[in-house]
Amino acid sequence: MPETKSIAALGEAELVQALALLPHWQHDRARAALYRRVVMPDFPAAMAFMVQVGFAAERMDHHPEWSNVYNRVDIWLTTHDAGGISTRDVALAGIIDALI
Ligand code: H2B
Repeated sequence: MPETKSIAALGEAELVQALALLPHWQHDRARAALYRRVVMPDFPAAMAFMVQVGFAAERMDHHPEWSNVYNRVDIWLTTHDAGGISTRDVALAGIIDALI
């Protein structure tokens, strides 16, 4: 039986449209993800930002892949259930942008 996906990955054209509205984000093809680097003033600010994103992510049951070094937070948004970038990633990217 084929694997059933609860949400579809965006097609190339849809992705181009989404990226046009998310100028801070890039398409990381190797990770099939939206990618953004956020640089905060210092480590506490980076931590506070990550906590805010974390709660937003938990509320929408959609979680980032990310990495933090001091004041830098690298974020990848991909939908594991879809095997690519979905509308859920686009939505979370918008929420993250609004927190910065
Ligand atoms: N986050 C991300 N980024 N992709 C998913 O496919 C995903 C998730 N699935 N958070 C959710 C949780 C799923 O595992 C739970 C069971 O709803």
